[in-house]
Amino acid sequence: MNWMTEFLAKMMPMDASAHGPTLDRLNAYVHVLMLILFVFWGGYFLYVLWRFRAKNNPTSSYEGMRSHWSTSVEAGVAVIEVVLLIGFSIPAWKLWTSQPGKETNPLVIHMVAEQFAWNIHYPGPDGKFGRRDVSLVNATNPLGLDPSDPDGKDDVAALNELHVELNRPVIVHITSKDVIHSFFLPVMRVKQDAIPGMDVPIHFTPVKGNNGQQWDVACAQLCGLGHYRMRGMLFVDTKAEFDDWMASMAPVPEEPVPTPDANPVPEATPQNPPATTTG
Ligand SMILES: [Cu+2]
Repeated sequence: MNWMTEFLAKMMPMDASAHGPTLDRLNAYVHVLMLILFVFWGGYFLYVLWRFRAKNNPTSSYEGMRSHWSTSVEAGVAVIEVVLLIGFSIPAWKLWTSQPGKETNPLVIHMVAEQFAWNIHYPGPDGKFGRRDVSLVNATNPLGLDPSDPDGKDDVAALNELHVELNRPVIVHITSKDVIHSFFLPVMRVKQDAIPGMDVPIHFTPVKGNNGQQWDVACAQLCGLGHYRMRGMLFVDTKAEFDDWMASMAPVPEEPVPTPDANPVPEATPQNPPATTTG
């Protein structure tokens, strides 16, 4: 089956993910199966054209076929379908839906698609995502981050620039703000629809770095007039590069660091209750 894998590889983008070879092999199996079916059914079609040609069969047969072998063939096809479903599809689905465990220290990212850009939300050094609220979305806050949430103070928001670490599993939670988009990383063999109101986690592990190549974050769903320019860049960094980039993106603290107050507010005591407003 290697010849088919190699043949298809000439037409595919390179693979830089841990799970890619398995997927490419499955793709090759499907192509070989289709080739066998194509040759068999094409040959059968030509045989039937010749066997039942009008010259040798001037009158129609009104009896048709009387044997029952086709019933056995159909039963055989059904059995093969069941084997494919239970033996291949369900285990493959299980593999795809089980996320990398905590012990693998996965990088967790939220990806929010919009017309026509990718907003990427990193949790920052505390590892906790700040709250997002759609009512807070504006031109300067495309993710709708809640400034009052302490978990969000160190969060990093990137636009069209997806940085991940080499050999570190990545979990991307994918959603959309407007229409259905499709998050597509050709070199990582990843494609998942971004659906408004849904959070769909996908995962992959990059095992190769860019090495000077430009890798796309593409939208694989025709999502509007600007679909063609909905393009991000994928960077697979070393740990040091990733940390440097994260530091360069760290948000500037909004409030100045509090200094010892020259005029401290008196502490509330039973003799000195805190000021209250009366209405
Ligand atoms: Cu799109």
